[in-house]
Amino acid sequence: MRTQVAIVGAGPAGLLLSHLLGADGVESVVLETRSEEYVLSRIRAGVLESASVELLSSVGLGERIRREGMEHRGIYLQWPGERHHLDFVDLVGRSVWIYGQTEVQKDLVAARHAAGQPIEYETSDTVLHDIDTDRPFVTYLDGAATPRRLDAEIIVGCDGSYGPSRTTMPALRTLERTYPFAWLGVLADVAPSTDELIYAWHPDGFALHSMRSHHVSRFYLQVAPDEDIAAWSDDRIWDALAARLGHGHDGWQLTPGPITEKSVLPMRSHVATPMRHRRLFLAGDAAHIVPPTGAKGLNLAIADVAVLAPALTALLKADSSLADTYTDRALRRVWRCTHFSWWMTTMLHRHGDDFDAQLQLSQLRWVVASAAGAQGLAENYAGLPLGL
Ligand code: RFL
Ligand code: PHB
Repeated sequence: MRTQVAIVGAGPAGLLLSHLLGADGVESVVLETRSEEYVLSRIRAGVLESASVELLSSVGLGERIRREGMEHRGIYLQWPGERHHLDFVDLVGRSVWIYGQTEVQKDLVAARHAAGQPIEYETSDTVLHDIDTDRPFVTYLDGAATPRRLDAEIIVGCDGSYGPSRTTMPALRTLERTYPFAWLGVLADVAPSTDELIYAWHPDGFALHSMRSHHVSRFYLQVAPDEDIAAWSDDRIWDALAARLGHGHDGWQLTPGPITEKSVLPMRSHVATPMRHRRLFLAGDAAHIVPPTGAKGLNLAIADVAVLAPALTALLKADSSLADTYTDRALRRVWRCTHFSWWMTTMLHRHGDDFDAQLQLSQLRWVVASAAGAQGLAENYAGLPLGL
């Protein structure tokens, strides 16, 4: 098989890239190691910056987001006894959208089908070859375990943090940070008890009240990295959420409901560089991971491919100027989001001693009381323009 761009990984980065390239008349083949059913059902991020919604709209995927998504003006920041609303629209003129990554993934897959372009699912033993030449190729086993070879002018690794592309990149340097805690993520069939997301500092640990729709709520609790999920009964989860989110304070009530999914997510951060070697490129989680406290992972994957798609289209026409600067331009945003995610994480999660706790509370009070503090958070959360 031969194509212009071989894309490894059918997550948001890989699929959105295939649509942006398609809009420029560039042909691509997408390889995915998981089944379609698996890819369409995994639960991940929930917040889209308006710039991400605009980019998805540019490939025809904005209509369902605007119809079924929930536009939020801001978030609540709280600690015991106090809850404050930060209004991003007032502060920086931008809102965010709550529209689950599961739905983004469904829309991207449906659009690829509608364009009559297949996704090759359930591939295995993927190996990238001849990446030091202008004629790289990929070998893999297809879903029936038949050996295949895909020749391409360009290969893009969008295969997430465990895929093979990153390890194929020569002279790769990775900077990383592991955090001494994890999140217990919970999905519940119950209407949200809040109109906007609540980020809560609490002596027992951080809690987040998010949502997926008017009928489905998403929650996270800070837990130990080696937490045994079996120790968290539904009752224990609701008790911890009620305590950390302030049930009963000022009459606010947390409404419990049936829990449909729970899992423990590790918290880590890494940034790999370079993101390009000749005709091999990395995008999204294949190149960088952020802790989820800043809601940036999905948005960064989208921002990478916004920068990458025009660079690849130009490269295919023998203009390498945008490709030559891809790593530097993408990394500027990656490091801004890595810093914001680190800042939100260290400000909101219980760690260290009582001295650390007082520093966190002082920082939180400053963020909500000072226009500069509130604007700084709002600007980063709602998304900085490309280039900063
Ligand atoms: P993805 O979505 O991981 O997609 C990569 C795809 O590559 C496939 N793959 C391969 N395909 C072919 N051959 C191989 N050898 C392959 N190896 C892997 C994978 O099956 C997959 O389909 O990366 P992408 O596109 O870069 O998108 C990035 C986002 O998915 C990611 O940043 C966020 O979801 C991160 N993230 C979260 N971010 C948030 O902002 N808030 C969250 O609450 C949040 N929760 C999460 C998350 C990531 C998670 N993962 C990856 C463990 C929860 C989880 C469980
Ligand atoms: C989510 O809804 O999954 C979510 C929202 C905000 C975050 C992280 C995750 O910061």
